[in-house]
Amino acid sequence: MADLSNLIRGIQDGDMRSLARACRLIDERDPRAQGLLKELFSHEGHAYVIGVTGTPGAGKSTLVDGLIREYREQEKRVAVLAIDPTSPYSGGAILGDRIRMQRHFTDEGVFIRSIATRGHLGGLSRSTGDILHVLHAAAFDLVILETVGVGQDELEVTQLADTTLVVMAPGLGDDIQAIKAGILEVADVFAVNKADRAGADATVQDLQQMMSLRRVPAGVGKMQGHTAVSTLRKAPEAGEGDWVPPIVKTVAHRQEGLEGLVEAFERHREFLNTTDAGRAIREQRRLAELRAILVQALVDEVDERFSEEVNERLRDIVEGRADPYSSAEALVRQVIPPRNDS
Ligand SMILES: Nc1nc2c(ncn2[C@@H]2O[C@H](COP(=O)(O)OP(=O)(O)OP(=O)(O)O)[C@@H](O)[C@H]2O)c(=O)[nH]1
Ligand SMILES: [Mg+2]
Repeated sequence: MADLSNLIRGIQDGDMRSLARACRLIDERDPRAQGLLKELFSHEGHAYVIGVTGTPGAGKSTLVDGLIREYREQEKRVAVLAIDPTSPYSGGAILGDRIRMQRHFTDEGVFIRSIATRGHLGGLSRSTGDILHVLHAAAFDLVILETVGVGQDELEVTQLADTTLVVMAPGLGDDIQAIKAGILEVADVFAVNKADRAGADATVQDLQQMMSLRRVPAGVGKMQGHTAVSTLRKAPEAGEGDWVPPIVKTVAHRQEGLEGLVEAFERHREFLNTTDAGRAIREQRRLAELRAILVQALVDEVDERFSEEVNERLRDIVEGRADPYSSAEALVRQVIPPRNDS
């Protein structure tokens, strides 16, 4: 298809309109998206992916803005995907972020896009993953995934990142919330932002203490609780050579501490690329991705080819004649014939 090869060429040239078009195809789950992604794979480069999450109002967007500046100074090409809980065009906070990032909008080396979580129902990490592959093919040096909020969806997104930055700010309330939401487990690097405020050192100490109580080594938390990796081998015991997440103090709106952050990212990247523990983490993530794609493909196939059966069973469930467990089991048997040897 000539149209598709034009689009691919545009993506590889880093043409912003081609990138936007590809993202749209993926967002809308256009049937052509699959073909595009397959094609792109053979052209794929690898952008270093940084996930940014943390407690609301901690200064994530301000830090991302500062990171863009820091990396642009090194002439790196940067893409930012903002994972947005509502629509990309509403919400005061989002509007604020957009205004803050506006000066980058005219910069040819920066691509910014928000992905709405509304309507994705758990498919968020899937479509984000697809868009990441487009950005890899467009040869960005760096992709920043900024999540808004700390829900399950957002945690899943961090699993797509090479390095996950968790942003905290002084204040005990924040810390307790963070533990609840499990974001400590996904952290590869911590920023204690708003270090210009009282209590920053106490937050650093709290974090250090919590880390010493961690049950699993860094990076492994990302894989837990994710349905797609439920059969993964048990998390290895923390041991020598494991990554210990560094804690970096920052004052984002004054661009302070950003160099330290970039250096921490570099060290983590090095860890992933050169150590056995790092390689194991990368392998587990590729497995999680494969399984997520597989699950989606199976569900799509069932929806397409067995919609009648699904509807019939649904009616039985709604009318109280059947339970969803037996119904799902029966559907699986129908879709995938039982093995001969059993
Ligand atoms: N004092 C101080 N204020 C900061 C710092 N960094 C950011 N802020 C301010 O904190 C507020 C929140 O910053 P954002 O960057 O929007 O925080 P966020 O984590 O993206 O917020 P949400 O996306 O709403 O969760 C803004 O008013 C910033 O100007 C800092 O280092 N020190
Ligand atoms: Mg924000």
